[in-house]
Amino acid sequence: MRIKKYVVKNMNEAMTRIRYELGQDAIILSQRRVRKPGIKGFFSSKLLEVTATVDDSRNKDSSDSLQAIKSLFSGEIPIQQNIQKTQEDNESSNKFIDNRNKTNFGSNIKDTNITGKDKHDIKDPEVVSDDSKLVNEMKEMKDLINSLITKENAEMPKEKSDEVTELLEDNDVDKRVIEFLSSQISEDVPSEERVSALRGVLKNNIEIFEKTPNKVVILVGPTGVGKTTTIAKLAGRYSLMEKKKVGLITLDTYRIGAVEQLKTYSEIMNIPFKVIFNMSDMEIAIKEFDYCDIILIDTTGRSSKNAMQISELRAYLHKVATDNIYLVLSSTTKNKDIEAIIEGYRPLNYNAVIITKLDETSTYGSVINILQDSQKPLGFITTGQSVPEDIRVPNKDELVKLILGEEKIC
Ligand SMILES: Nc1nc2c(ncn2[C@@H]2O[C@H](COP(=O)(O)OP(=O)(O)OP(=O)(O)O)[C@@H](O)[C@H]2O)c(=O)[nH]1
Ligand SMILES: [Mg+2]
Repeated sequence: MRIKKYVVKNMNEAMTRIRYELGQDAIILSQRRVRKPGIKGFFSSKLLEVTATVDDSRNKDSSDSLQAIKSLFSGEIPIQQNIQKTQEDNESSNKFIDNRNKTNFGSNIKDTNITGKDKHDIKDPEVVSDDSKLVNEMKEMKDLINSLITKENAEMPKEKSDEVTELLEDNDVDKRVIEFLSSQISEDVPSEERVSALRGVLKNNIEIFEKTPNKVVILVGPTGVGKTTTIAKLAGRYSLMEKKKVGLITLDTYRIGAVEQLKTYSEIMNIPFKVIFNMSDMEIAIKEFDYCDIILIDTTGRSSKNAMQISELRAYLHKVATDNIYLVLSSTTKNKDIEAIIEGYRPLNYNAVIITKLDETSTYGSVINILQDSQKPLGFITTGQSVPEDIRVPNKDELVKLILGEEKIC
């Protein structure tokens, strides 16, 4: 683009010189009355200063942009370079369009004072032919951009949805857990081997709490998950099957009927049973059961959201001082709630988890969700309401099959 200033006597002189020097396409940018410099200027009449410009690249611009897009499409130019070039071209095109809105020398030369409306009415044959050329080029650009977008969309990597992810999703494994498990499978594992690799990953992330309880066992957890029933099942297991001396304690005096519930089981199984109401009762009861091999303690169901209740429970646990604290969770709990419950109970420093009601669900993703979130070993699973039989220590292979939906508990 060339810009030139002319100091002339009148517009006619300016037009002649501009047309001669800059050509038909020149545009007048400004005009103003000026005086000649120096003292002499004061005594002579004012002159006209006209600034004109011509855009040498005018016809080149759109075709260059077109070329840039073509190159981009064919992958000739690295993308960064292309963007830059396209930006330059855009600027250039904008200038071009701006300039076209300004006074065009070719159409304007006859009268610089034409009104905006009149300007639109002027039909310069050269401009019309330029416009149709521009329209064609724009259309071609549009088509190229559209085909480029379509091509890019087709080539865009689809969201990673492999067999492993689908399988885990189908079995209600939580998204976060799926991400973690998938990250454990090497990218190099071919797709037909990924599910079997997942089996190994699951197995590595399941830990079973196989420790034989040393004296005191205590169960904590949200309301209605099956704590009392599980205590009764454990009492039956240790007392009736393993012939151990068992003592039962409940500190659940909160709910009407809670004491009766465990008392009934203790009577059926002929197991001694104590109810405690405060901390000092707890110490006394444990001392009195000193002759027992195992003391099973049932607690009131607490909401993990109630920090007061959790810290009260913590005080009791402190008195008991055992490393057999189980957090009881139901396999039917929603994934989002599992996370919150586990976090809420964390201050109790439980040692393992018990997952109940596996007979009530048709997918077992919650098992791995609970184990992943808690990062604790699994002590027992319970599989029905029957006391004492519906409880067992799971084995890893069985759990993997359940989680992957290959086996069911009815
Ligand atoms: N289907 C099925 N039901 C179970 C299982 N375990 C417990 N239940 C039932 O779940 C219900 C609640 O059991 P509880 O043992 O009273 O639960 P809890 O955690 O002690 O309840 P709160 O003391 O109120 O907190 C009862 O109807 C049990 O029979 C199980 O493994 N499967
Ligand atoms: Mg209970």
